[in-house]
Amino acid sequence: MAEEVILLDFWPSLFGMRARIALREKGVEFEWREEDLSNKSFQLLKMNPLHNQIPVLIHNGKPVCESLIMVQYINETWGRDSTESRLLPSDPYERACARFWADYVDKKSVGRRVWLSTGEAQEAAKKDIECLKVFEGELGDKACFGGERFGCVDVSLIPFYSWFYALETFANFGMVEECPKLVAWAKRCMQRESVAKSLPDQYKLYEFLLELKKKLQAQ
Ligand code: GS8
Repeated sequence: MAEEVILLDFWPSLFGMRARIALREKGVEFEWREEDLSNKSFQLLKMNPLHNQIPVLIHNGKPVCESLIMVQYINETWGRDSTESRLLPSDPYERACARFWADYVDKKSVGRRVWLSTGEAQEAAKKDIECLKVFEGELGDKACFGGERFGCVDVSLIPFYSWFYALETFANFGMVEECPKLVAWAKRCMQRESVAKSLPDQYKLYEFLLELKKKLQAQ
């Protein structure tokens, strides 16, 4: 039986990008359904009744919610026998470390306060960006977060690259000066088709955030 894979998504979503990248890493064909978050579809409300949020992966009619759980599900469901496309290490300790860092990316939600705030609040929020230096330290001289191979931590953090220009502009933060290794890593990741196809243009995203900020401030 042919598989049905649908992704309920919204183009600027960092969380949606994770799912897109993981599916493309595994070579899974999927139908991409763009949601209007101000007028959510019946399907979204039904498939994610607790949070009503995108992304939702619908695999043969069954929903999987929460982007990090989705990445793990995708990893366990497709290409299990291929070492090449494995997104989590086989060693339990290394796997625990990868999960820790992916979770840390989530908990930090870098940048959100920066683009939404202004003045003093924005100055305070800039400390959020400082945590990028923690990632810079963890990456060190490795090619990817897990070592040589692109994996779950890379999938969790790389969507954030599409926000780099916006953060640099909103917060006057020089990514290359402050986090050169992270920028070099991001450029390496962008050479992967799965990533390049899944991340929106940085300038388009900046325009989107600018408009959204205006709307939110007018409320
Ligand atoms: C977060 C999803 C989320 O915030 C995950 O999948 O990892 N922890 C979840 N989705 C947002 C869009 S992206 O900013 C969303 O759907 N917002 C609409 C709403 O909350 O009404």
